[in-house]
Amino acid sequence: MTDDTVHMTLDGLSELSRAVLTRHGLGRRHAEAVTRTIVAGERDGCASHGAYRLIVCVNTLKTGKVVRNADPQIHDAMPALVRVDARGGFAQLAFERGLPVLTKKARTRGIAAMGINNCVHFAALWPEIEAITEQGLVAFACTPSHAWVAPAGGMRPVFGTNPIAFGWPRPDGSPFVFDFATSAVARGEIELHRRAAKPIPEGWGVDAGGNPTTDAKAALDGAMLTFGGHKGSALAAMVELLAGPLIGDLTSAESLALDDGAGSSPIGGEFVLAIDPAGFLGGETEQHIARAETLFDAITGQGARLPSQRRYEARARSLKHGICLPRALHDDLQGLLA
Ligand code: NDP
Ligand code: PYC
Repeated sequence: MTDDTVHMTLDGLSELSRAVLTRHGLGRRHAEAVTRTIVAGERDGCASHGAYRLIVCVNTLKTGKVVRNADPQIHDAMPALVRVDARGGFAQLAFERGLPVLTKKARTRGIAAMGINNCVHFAALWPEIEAITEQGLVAFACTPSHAWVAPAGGMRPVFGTNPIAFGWPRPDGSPFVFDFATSAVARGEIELHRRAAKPIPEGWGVDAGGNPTTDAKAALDGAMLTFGGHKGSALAAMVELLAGPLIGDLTSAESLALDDGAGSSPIGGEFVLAIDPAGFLGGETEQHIARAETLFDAITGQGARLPSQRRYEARARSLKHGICLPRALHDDLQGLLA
């Protein structure tokens, strides 16, 4: 801890999160589910989707765009599909309700997909991916957001920051998981730079006139850029399609239009896939999963790291020592209790 930070236990942060969310009218079951995600983010060193998200959630609650006591409904759509209508609530509870149906279908059918509709999404996807890989299944998830990101070759926002996340279960360790925005960086990261009055690297965004900028606010007011040029742009479009029209839900442009300047978190759908390796591999599952370990060894064996390795190390530290919040954030969160 330094003068600029405040030490907290994970239990202390959970308590603070529940208190802030219920103080601002979020129903108890949602407050619990949202708290689990936010505390996991801070625990794993994901500052843009950790405790800072409490401020974002409270702003969303204040806009009235999220249903505070929504009761998600499961629709058992087809043998290998499940739909969950979040009924305007935060996505976490809808995911938790749909998860057992999804994984059961994946086991009996080999593969299953879940469409979560009509949810408000502010979160990282890896907690959901881990909930699927924990059950020995391969996982994929994506969700659009608000139209903040210009397509490669354009200057006007069309796409959301549209994260894609993938998980692969490993026999003796933490799963292989990656989870990133298809924009150069999550919008939350630029918001944190704005809060800390720090410049952003070139390549994250352009100002309202389409000029490259290192000013966080100018990029937030202008357009964010995709990662990897046309490649990130195509992946962002894929996310719009899979978690938008395919499941009958909003694109990022439609989400932003529905927000109508209120400043809520994105509203719309999420697409989740679960695959049982035993479906393809039967009795040979173990031997082929072992071949995946050879691949991971070839990566780490040359000094490269696996995605999520930093996160797992942060998790181990936080479980032992707790976390340190920037003092300004801690004070802002205490202010939300007032
Ligand atoms: P990053 O660009 O930081 O990339 C994150 C992923 O890349 C992590 O899996 C990370 O692992 C891995 N990674 C980073 N550096 C390396 C490296 N050197 N070698 C190997 N792997 C590496 O994240 P983003 O800013 O793009 O996204 C952050 C979060 O924001 C995500 O969790 C995403 O879900 C969330 N988000 C949510 C949105 C929503 O609408 N709900 C919208 C946009 C983003 P590690 O964590 O171990 O560093
Ligand atoms: O950081 O881009 C982001 C984001 C959007 C919705 C939730 N997080």
